[in-house]
Amino acid sequence: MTFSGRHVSLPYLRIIYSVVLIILTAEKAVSIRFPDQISENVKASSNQPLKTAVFALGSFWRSEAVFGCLDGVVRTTAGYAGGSKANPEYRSWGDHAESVQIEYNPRLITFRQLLEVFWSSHDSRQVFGQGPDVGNQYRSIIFTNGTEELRLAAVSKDREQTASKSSIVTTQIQQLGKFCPAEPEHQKFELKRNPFLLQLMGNLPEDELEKSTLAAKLNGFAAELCPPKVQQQINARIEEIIRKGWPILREV
Ligand code: MHO
Repeated sequence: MTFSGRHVSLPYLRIIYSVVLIILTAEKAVSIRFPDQISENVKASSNQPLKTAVFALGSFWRSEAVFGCLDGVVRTTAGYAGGSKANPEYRSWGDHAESVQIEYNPRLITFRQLLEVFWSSHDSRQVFGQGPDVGNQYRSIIFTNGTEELRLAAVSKDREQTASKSSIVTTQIQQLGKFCPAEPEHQKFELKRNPFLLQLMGNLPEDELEKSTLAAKLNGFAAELCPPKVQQQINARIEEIIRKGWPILREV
């Protein structure tokens, strides 16, 4: 066989073919898998160690979306906390409250700022529920880890109580105990209601979706709970991708 006027032997051609095949397969693998998790982990470890905060402020679908969009929030998880039941489940939560666990980079966002978002994202004066949701699992709780967080939580609660005059702020402040992650169908719930967004980020497998910073952000976006400017930015980015038909959404 000749190739560009030269004679190329069959075994040699086979080798070339295999090499091309390997390269194409690798290319394909890269274009299908979306390793946003890898870069996030590298980012997290090369910066400051992450901190964890847990809050209860009503339905955990919404709570996860409230915090997911904030800069500095690396990961969010919906779950159960504040009670003693060993293996809480959605229909059997025992004495737990629906909660969100937030992993954040303390250089980019502080516990104090998370507290502000906590107070402004629900009505801490509601008794035995939040909004349309009635029940003890929707109670308001700040979970604290250490004396400084306890102090910040108490100061912020005093401020809220002073501001709300006649009604009682029902928020409890509790030492953080065990946080039990909720079932997969409750993670990134708002995002999962939007198959188009899931597709746009490459239909990540469940375990990657749960850990993904991008998914946490888009979960907030899907619930329209990001700050207006961020909602607009994400919208513009999505429209650009739709126009071009490419690439996949890896970060916003
Ligand atoms: N209002 C919600 C509450 C869900 S929650 C995660 C509902 O549709 O039932 O408890």
